[in-house]
Amino acid sequence: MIKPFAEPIYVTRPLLPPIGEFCEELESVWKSQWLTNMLGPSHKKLENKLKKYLKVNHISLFNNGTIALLAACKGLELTGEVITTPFTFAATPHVLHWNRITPVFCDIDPVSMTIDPKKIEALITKKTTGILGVHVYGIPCETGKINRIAREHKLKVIFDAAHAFGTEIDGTGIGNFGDITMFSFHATKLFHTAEGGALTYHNGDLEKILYYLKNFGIKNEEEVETVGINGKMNEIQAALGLCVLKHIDDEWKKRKTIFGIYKSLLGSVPGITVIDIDSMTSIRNSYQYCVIRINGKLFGKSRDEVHMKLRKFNVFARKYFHPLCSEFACYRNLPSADPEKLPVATTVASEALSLPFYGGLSESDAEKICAIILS
Ligand code: T4K
Repeated sequence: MIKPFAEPIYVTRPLLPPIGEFCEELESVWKSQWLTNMLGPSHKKLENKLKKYLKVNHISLFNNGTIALLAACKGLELTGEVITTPFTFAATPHVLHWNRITPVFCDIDPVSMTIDPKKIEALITKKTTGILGVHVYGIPCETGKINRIAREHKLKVIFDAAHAFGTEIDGTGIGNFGDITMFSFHATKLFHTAEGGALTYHNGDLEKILYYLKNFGIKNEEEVETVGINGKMNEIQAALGLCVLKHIDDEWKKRKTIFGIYKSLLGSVPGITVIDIDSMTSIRNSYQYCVIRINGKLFGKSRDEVHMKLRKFNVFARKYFHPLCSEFACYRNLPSADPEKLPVATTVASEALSLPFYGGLSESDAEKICAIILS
């Protein structure tokens, strides 16, 4: 008889460095007396360290990933319609809507679960100005094909890499593809600043544009250049990020071990597919999520039944990303939201389950979670 966990087991827990290390970082913030407005030492230091870690030439830090994505759309002057995936977090289509852009939902690839490049061109109209792909669970979109379509149709490309911190393709940092890439540094992410985010890009002209966009458009004390917003990362966030970054490789290794346990205990069970990014050649895994797909007919229990069963044992796995964004009340009336046009995404959303996955999860707890799923 398996007993429920005494304490709840969540889908994730934030990487928390020793509090003493954070206090040390805060001391330099206190000394500088700069708490925000990108003028303090921690902001600059974090920017430089992240540039190296992510292997990118340009980075702009933000107070969260959503505002960063909002600014990316504005910075690239996207209007009209943007083609995106319905299999993502609400923030992805929401930033389009906040920019008065209509999200056009495109079905996803059955294996990578990212936007299907084969289905993009049929959705392009005179109003289309961009493609917003999501490297969902840290699985890279087909960047080459997407960029080719964009070039042919003169569209801009944004990649939402909220789940892909540290992901690389053939040794190239994931932030180097498309016109702009967004990272989220939310507490639930591998690397975090409690709340936070960043944009990476290769066109140096964007530096000034994004700076204005995240700082009210202020040029100097007398002039406001553009309609900006407050998207600045503050010094406390940056100080936390500096501490977290020191522990990121250790967290990554622990997650790799936990992934190995899930893979070995669930990987060959009929009806369960463990999403294994490591098996995709040339990709460095971010280990942001550990996701399984459950084929109810083959496994004997549906994803929803497994989800509910885990809850009875005090385990809070999550159905990322069900329902699809195209099913939300605010989008379901769009022509592209018709479920008949999104058959793959509809199936995947009914099968995917994100299992508890973080460095602090013990190996025996991961084994017990597998035993519950299989019982
Ligand atoms: N694009 C994509 C593809 C995204 O996935 C996201 C965010 C964004 C854009 C937007 O980026 P940000 O603006 O957030 O930077 C969570 C996160 O809040 C959200 O950031 C993330 N995606 C999404 C996939 O997951 P919820 O609603 O699942 O969060 P919540 O509060 O239920 O947290 C999940 C579990 O994590 C909790 O059950 C326990 C644990 N937890 C959470 C927090 C906040 C902790 O242990 N400590 C904590 O402080 O959305």
